[in-house]
Amino acid sequence: MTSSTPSHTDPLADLDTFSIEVPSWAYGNSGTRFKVFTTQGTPRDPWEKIADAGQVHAFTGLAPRVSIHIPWDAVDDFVELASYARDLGVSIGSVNSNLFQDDDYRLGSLTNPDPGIRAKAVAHHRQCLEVMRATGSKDLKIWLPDGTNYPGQDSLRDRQERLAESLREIYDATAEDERLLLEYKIFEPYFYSMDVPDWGTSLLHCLALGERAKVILDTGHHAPTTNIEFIVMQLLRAGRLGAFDFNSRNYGDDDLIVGSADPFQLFRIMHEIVSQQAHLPESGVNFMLDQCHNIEEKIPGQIRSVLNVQQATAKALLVDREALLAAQQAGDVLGAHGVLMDAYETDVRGLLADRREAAGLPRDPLRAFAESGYAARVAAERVGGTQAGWGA
Ligand code: PSV
Ligand code: MN
Ligand code: MN
Repeated sequence: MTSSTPSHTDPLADLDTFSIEVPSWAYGNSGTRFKVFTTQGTPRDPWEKIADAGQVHAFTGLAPRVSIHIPWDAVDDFVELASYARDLGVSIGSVNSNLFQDDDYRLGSLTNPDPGIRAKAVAHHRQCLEVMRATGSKDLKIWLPDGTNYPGQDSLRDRQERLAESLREIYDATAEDERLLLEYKIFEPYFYSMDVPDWGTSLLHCLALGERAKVILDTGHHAPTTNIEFIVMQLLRAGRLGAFDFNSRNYGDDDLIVGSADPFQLFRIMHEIVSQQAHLPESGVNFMLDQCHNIEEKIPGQIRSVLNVQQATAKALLVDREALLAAQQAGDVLGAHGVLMDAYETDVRGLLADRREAAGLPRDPLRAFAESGYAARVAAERVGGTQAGWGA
């Protein structure tokens, strides 16, 4: 254990420094290719998205950072956006590039056969780095949508070489205190091959780039039955787990509320995290959400999400590690499993409500938000204008 002494008396003490980053796009309207259901009071611009994110932090104390997406969240003055966020009690977190909404990128962006298009995609990341410097963000987040749809369409090998070169240019443009976070995804928008389909590919590129290149694990980006907690353990072991994109999946990249489909999986992930002390801020793992709220209310959806992550973390902190180790070393299969299940089955809701109350936060953030009148106020104020969100 490297955590401070109070952890021994209060097993949940580490929660005091545990935080979760929320995505600006969670507050905008999104949907499927069939329908985007609009909601009243949806933010019309990045300022209003930040304001909504500020509410999540105000009612939970858990979400002090907001990820932004460029160009969705482009504003004339990013210094002002960061200062506006600070006034609302939050800061700008990771800056996400966008390589999936430009006609030029039909055959790829950082891997495109055309060097001119690759240069354009690299230049977009230089622009994102400028945004980071204006906002105080330290994480450049790249999800690469590149891939192919048909065998033979392009050389799989050449695409990796182009990617390595493009990433090198981007990495070399980062400063010593900035990180490049590379996300992987098994499929979509292409369906034969993706250029960064898995953690191994992301890790190989990160290892080649340098110390400040890290992998992002999006919980929705794997094949069904993948043991995600194993990947978490392995990336931590390699010192390359940079961030999470938390969400829940049932079928594809569903982006549902984290912990809703499989709270036990979330607990298992947090158990590996806590086992390697990676829940502590100095670990450098950025716990982010990547979710879209298609039919549910967005701010309450985010509140529920951060509470779910906190709850899973609390249960992971309750694992009796000495008993677990003893059972493991004794070869006590069911005993070891039982230690884990005891923690998972502990109802921590009261304990967490007590902690919130002690910190001057509402015991029940969802109810407090509902009673605050914020939703009705913004529904009345935010009329007209273009609604912001996925694809805006
Ligand atoms: C697309 O799959 C995606 O959901 C990725 O997970 C990114 O993190 C996110 O969009 C934002 O670009
Ligand atoms: Mn993601
Ligand atoms: Mn995704």
